[in-house]
Amino acid sequence: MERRLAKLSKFLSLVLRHQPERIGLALDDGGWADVADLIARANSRGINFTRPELEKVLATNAKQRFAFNSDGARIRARQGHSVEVNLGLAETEPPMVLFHGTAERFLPAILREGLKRQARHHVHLSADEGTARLVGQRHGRPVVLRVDTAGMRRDGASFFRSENNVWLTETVPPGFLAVLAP
Ligand code: HQG
Repeated sequence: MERRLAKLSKFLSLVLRHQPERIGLALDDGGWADVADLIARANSRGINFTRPELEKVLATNAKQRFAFNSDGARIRARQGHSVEVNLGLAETEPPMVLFHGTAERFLPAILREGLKRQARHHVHLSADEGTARLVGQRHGRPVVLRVDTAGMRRDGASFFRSENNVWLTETVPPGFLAVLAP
C-alpha cells in the first residue's frame, strides 16, 4: 500500500508540476487541475487510483507537496513546478540565513555562478540544515550551503515561502553562499 501511494505521489508530481500534457490534463493559471478530470484521464491510461487514495496521499505526504482547494474539486502542487504557473505567493521576509542542499559535484559550478533555478521556477531553500541535507542527498553526496539572506535582502532580492514551508527565490549570487562543514 505504501509503495502504491508513493508511486501515486510521483505520478502527481509529474503531471501537476512538469508534464500535464502527458495525460492531456489542463492546469489553470494558478496550477490547479480538476480532480475528477485528473482521475478519469489517469484511469483511462491504465494509471488506476481512486479519490480516497488521492486523499490519503495528500494527507500522509510528509512534505505536504499537494493541496486541494477549499471545496476539494481541484488539486495543485504547492511548489516545484517547471511548467509556467502563478502560485500567487506573497513576498515574505525570510530569516537571516537559509540553507540549500546540493551534491558535491555541483559545487564548483555553484561557487562560480551562484545557485540557478535550473528547470524549476525558483531556487529552493530550506529553513534548517537537516532538511537541506536531505534535499542534497537526492542528487548524490550531499553538501549544504548557507545562504546570506540578509545580504541578499539588502541587495533587493525577493523571497517567497510556499504553503509547505519551502523558501523560494530567483537566484543566489556566489557572494552570498558559504559551504558548511560536513
Ligand atoms: C543544482 C524537492 C550546477 C541545485 C526538494 C540542485 C526541494 C546547480 C539542482 C525541491 C547550479 C537542481 C527542489 C549551478 C543550482 N550549477 N548545479 N549554477 N545551481 N544547481 O531538483 O533544490 O520532493 O531542481 O543545487 O525537497 O534539489 O520535489 O532542485 O542540486 O524542495 O517536493 O541543481 O525538490 O521537493 O535540482 O530540489 P532540483 P532542488 P519535492
